[in-house]
Amino acid sequence: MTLSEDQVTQLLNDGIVCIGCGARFQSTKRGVPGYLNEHKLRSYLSSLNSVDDPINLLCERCFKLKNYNQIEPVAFDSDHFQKILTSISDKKALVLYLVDLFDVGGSMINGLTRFIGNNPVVLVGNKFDILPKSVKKNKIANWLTKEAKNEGIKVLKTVVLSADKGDSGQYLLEEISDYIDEYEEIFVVGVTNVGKSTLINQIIKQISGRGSVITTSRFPGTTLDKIEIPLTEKTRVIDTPGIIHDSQMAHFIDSKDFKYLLPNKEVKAGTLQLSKGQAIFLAGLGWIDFLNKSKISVTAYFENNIELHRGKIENAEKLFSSQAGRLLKPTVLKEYRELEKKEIKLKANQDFAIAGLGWFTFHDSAPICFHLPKGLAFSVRQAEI
Ligand SMILES: Nc1nc2c(ncn2[C@@H]2O[C@H](COP(=O)(O)OP(=O)(O)OP(=O)(O)O)[C@@H](O)[C@H]2O)c(=O)[nH]1
Ligand SMILES: [Mg+2]
Repeated sequence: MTLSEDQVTQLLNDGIVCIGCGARFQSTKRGVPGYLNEHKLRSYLSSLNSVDDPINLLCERCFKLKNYNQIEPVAFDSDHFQKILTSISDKKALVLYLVDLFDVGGSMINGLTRFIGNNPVVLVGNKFDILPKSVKKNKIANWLTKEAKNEGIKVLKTVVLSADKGDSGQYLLEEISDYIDEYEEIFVVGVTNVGKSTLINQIIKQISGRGSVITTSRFPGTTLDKIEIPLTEKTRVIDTPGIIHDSQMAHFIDSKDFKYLLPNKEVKAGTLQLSKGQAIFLAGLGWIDFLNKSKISVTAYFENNIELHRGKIENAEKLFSSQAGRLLKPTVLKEYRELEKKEIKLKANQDFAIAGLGWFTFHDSAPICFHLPKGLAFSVRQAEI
């Protein structure tokens, strides 16, 4: 049995959503979330056996992202995103708060409790696979718990994992098994690109065997609305749109260069000995003058294809203005190429971290002057590794 024309119309009026991004389907406007040509939408729905069948259909944007890795820009409704998140504060829910271990400073949410109220938080440090293999999970978990505490967030527990590895769904469910039955809703929250949907896909795979149900991508802002996944008879896991942090590096470069910001394997940390008067270029994304008077050593953690070019402080400005986008690639979008400079002092065993790009660990104290796009966030913290 297939559905009648009237049943299809009824489903459309009730509102059905794209399984990939959570947006409500519509056929009136491309460039608005949930677009799918009316003919395709109706013919899919009419092929269902019952109005209660699950709807495994993708909007045009998700289809292109999944099959061609191509992004179609849509109008984001930040107010809508904020409403979804603030609604958590009125509920009794468990919150899985994901942060990116490769960008902890850039992926922590300012004033998280504004969104989630007093609900309990399990902190999930994702993308552990990017950190050097020698790093211990326990050590990172303790460090991350402290960082969260510095931000005023008390956590029930901290879990460290790699969402895109096959066993992460099972691992997470085991880690939170004591809490699952207490809650009807488990919300997964975090800024864009921390891997929320990747993790939920692994949970779906664990419970149903189905792979890659929700759309994931390296473009920030992939999930556009809530996506509810039944976990047990009583409990649902809910994916949410990421909070957009426009102070992360992704907002200053062309989308074709996002691969430089999202390592897909272990970063090869490099230790540099720097004598007086040296500058280090972070490809064409900015540079740092090291103002030390005697030799110092720093370790750099960046995506393996970001070239760290060594130069002299006195030539740096000229080199950047003549070579950004040529010898120094990738670079920042033209409108951000007027870099802002700022002097700070680092102590030994501190990191200088650039939001969404990577960090330097200082083994000796040193003053630096960095030249980075205006509005890009940075942080100084106790060394992560
Ligand atoms: N190396 C690595 N990459 C990961 C991991 N988890 C997710 N990613 C990558 O991170 C990017 C973002 O993943 P998503 O799951 O779409 O992130 P999201 O938090 O749902 O993003 P929004 O929907 O935009 O809020 C994708 O390119 C993923 O492949 C991980 O454990 N390790
Ligand atoms: Mg997502």
